[in-house]
Amino acid sequence: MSSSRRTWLKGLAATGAAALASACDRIAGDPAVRAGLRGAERLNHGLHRVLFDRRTLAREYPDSAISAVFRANGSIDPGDPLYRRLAAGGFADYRLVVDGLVERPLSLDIASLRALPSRSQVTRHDCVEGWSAIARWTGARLAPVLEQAGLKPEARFLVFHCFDTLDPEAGADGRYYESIDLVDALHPQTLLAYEMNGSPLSIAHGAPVRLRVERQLGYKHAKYVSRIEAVADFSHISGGRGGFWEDRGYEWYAGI
Ligand SMILES: Nc1nc2c(c(=O)[nH]1)N[C@H]1C(S)=C(S)[C@@H](COP(=O)(O)O)O[C@H]1N2
Ligand SMILES: [Mo]
Repeated sequence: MSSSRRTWLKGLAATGAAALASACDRIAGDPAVRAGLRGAERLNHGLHRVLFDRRTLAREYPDSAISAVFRANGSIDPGDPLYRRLAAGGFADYRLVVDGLVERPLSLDIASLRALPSRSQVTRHDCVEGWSAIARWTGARLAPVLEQAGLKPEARFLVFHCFDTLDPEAGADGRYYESIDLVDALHPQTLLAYEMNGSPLSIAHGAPVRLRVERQLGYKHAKYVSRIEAVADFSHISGGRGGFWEDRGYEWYAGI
């Protein structure tokens, strides 16, 4: 991060905090609110406002901005036997499983996914390795899928299990996975994408379904998704830090 950007962020944090404090004071001053508003509630309210900011949309671009070349990164042709078998069958036998802390576990084939409420958006993908690329992504919005499954109140995170083994040396822990919280899960631009630039996803870019979570860095966008598990906590999964790269030192929260 450049130092000017860092200074700018600091300034933003300071004005944000001041605006937040004065908004809290205004509301706390309202006699109807004052009665029950104790310290903890003020804190919750402040937190709520911070979280609310995370619901703003990532920038969207015109089609003319779509990159001529969009690099494929990490796994680009998984050799895992189950994945090979599904790919050989044109993903006809693919099912996206949604389970864990949900009232109604789902098993969705591609046709069912395509029948769900969808969205199409041109966004920029930013990889921590220092490259970016713009593409149009189309897919099922994650929020209605979760509504259909019915998240249990204890659910706080979604874990995306993938088909590909990125680190064969690591045994079962070499399988790619990621996790996001419910703020990102319910964000209107968060998609289970099945198309890129108007064509079905290629294997290199995550066929048949990959996550788009536009307010986060590239490694959060799980490709080759096999299962979405709703959990209260992810410390029991693989290395316990919520993702393949997180288990190897990357930040869990990769907001941009
Ligand atoms: N299943 C899986 N998802 C993954 C990866 C991976 O290796 N396996 N790499 C991540 C990283 S670091 C990036 S930048 C993007 C790359 O997406 P792309 O291949 O479509 O460019 O996918 C992310 N999701
Ligand atoms: Mo990345």
